[in-house]
Amino acid sequence: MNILLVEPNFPIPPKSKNHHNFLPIGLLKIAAYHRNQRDKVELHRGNYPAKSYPKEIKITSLFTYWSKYVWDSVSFYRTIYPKAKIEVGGIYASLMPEHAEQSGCDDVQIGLYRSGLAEKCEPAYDMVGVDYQIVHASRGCFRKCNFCGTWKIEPEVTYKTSIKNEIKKKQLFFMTTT
Ligand code: B12
Repeated sequence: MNILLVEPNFPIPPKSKNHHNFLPIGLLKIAAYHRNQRDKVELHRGNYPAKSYPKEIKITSLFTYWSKYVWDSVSFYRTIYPKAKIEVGGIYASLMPEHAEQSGCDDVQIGLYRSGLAEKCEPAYDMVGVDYQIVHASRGCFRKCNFCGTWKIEPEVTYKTSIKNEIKKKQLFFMTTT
């Protein structure tokens, strides 16, 4: 099956220290999961036509105030691939699923991909060619601060006892609850 993974055209500031070279890490895990299923996977950072007609298009999302870029991707790919199934997932989709449903996509997925199965795959770093890696050492937060999205996105609090076997590169980036 041909699967197209899309990171919308987010307005990542080109000179921002924090945002330089950020990765769509969720999509890299989903890519690895589908490669293991022998699917053909293509990753797009921004909106442009695929090499071959995709059966499924999976669009990631980040900050809720960047929802417009997710909607733009849905409408771009809906127009050029009307027969493809378009799914939206990731952070905005998990925090505001009803809003995301109105983007014109076919499905909104909340939380981790395939009940966490993609988490077990080593992210497909070859699709982006970087010399560092990102590790989620924990998920969720035991606090329930109403201004924070983390406990809503990741309702289950989980910690890894060790990440030793996951370390493959010299530079590591940890994602915490912020
Ligand atoms: C890392 C991070 C950052 C990084 C940048 C993130 C990036 N990728 O570029 C930095 C440090 C720069 C940052 C900055 C900020 N951040 Co921040 N950040 C995070 C954090 C810790 C992780 C976000 C992330 O990238 N996750 C990677 C995800 C997408 O990958 P994954 O989980 O492995 O993906 C799985 C699922 O999501 C799903 N999935 C993903 N995509 C798809 C697609 C489909 C189709 C499907 C089916 C499934 C699916 O499957 C994947 C595999 O299982 C979250 C908190 C959290 N715990 O999530 C806050 C969070 C996103 N940040 C938040 C905030 C508020 C900010 C700031 C505004 C803070 C500030 N005051 O400055 C700034 C904004 C910067 C800006 N320019 O606008 C809020 C956002 C709330 C909101 N309303 O959107 C969060 C939720 C934290 C919180 N306390 O509430 N942040």
